[in-house]
Amino acid sequence: MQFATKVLHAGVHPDPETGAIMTPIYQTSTYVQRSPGDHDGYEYSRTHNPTRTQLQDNLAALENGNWGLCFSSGMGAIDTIAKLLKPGDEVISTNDLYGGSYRIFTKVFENYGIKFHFTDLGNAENFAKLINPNTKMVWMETPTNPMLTIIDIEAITKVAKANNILSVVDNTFASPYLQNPLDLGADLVMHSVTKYINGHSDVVMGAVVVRDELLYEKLAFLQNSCGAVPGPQDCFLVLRGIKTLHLRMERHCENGRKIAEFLRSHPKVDKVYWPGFTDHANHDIAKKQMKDFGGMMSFTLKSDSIADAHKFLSNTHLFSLAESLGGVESLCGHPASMTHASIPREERLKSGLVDSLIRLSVGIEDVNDLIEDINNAL
Ligand code: P1T
Repeated sequence: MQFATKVLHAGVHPDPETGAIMTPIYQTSTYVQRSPGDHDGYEYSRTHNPTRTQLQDNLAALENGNWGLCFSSGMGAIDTIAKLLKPGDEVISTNDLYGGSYRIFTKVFENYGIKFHFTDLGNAENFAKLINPNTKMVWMETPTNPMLTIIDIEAITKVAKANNILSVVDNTFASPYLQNPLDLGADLVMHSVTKYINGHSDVVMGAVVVRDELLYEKLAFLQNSCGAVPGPQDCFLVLRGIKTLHLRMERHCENGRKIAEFLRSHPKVDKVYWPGFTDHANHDIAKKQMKDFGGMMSFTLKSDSIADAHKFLSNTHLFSLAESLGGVESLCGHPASMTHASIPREERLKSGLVDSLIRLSVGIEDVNDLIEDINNAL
């Protein structure tokens, strides 16, 4: 089944009672049993809920996996993945990643005896250099948030497999439309569903998809034991949003390209970080592992002034200054003080995340209006 068909049909089926074509919102905490243990697979909604099941099955299909699991946020998904580790285990992570991921690793899991090494995984050779017998997981984000660095998933997972290291890809920036990390050798793919997958800025949710049954069982055990599950209303909204994922992504990519090119041609703009440029450091890898280059980008101004960056961010009208990304409406943000404020400045600077960096999440509006908005603000 092709992607455009899967978003509509994979894992979802008409309601057997009524024929309702839309997945019903099973707003229930519990399920009546005929006699103890005699039921249709549903006992309690932390463990299973039919609306969530259909969403999980749909997401598994979109990522070419066998099992999907949904969580109450992207951070809930990351928290659950990290709980696969034990004290003494070590993780090698990209040093350019969502600030919340860095925060949970360094401020939460380091307290439980897990060690994190941060390096530029945009250069795959940096990975092998840090491997030791305690290395149990490699954490990739590609494209990265917010520098749009591209990590060669195939190169990293090959080395990870040879060393018995679990490989995880946070696929939030790409969405399953642009990239399927499991096909490139990753063991786990995770998403902040809050972003492109839901796409309408009205739900916070996370997801993990895997192929391996044992890994699924471990994650399902943690999902049920720790309890960070989404409610059925949110699952319904995401199922609704997913039906147009391919169409939205096409427009995000089309608008993204035009805006990246416009920014690059503007006399006040200095660097533009977008993997679609042929001179982007890992453009060839992006071309190989992604279908297109997406609508996320970051840029700096020639003045390199934080005040000028703030002025830009306060003067756009169609681009709203807000955390988050991947929704139908365009957003702009200031990573240093917003989404990445929890990463120490000296760490941020190592990946090029300067204080004046501006991040754009290009929406699906008319691109000429968006360009005019940026031009006026500049
Ligand atoms: O916000 P939540 O659904 O919990 O997802 C966390 C998360 C995980 N991974 C990546 C790559 C992310 O970008 C995020 C959340 N990011 C933002 C809120 C942001 O504006 O960058």
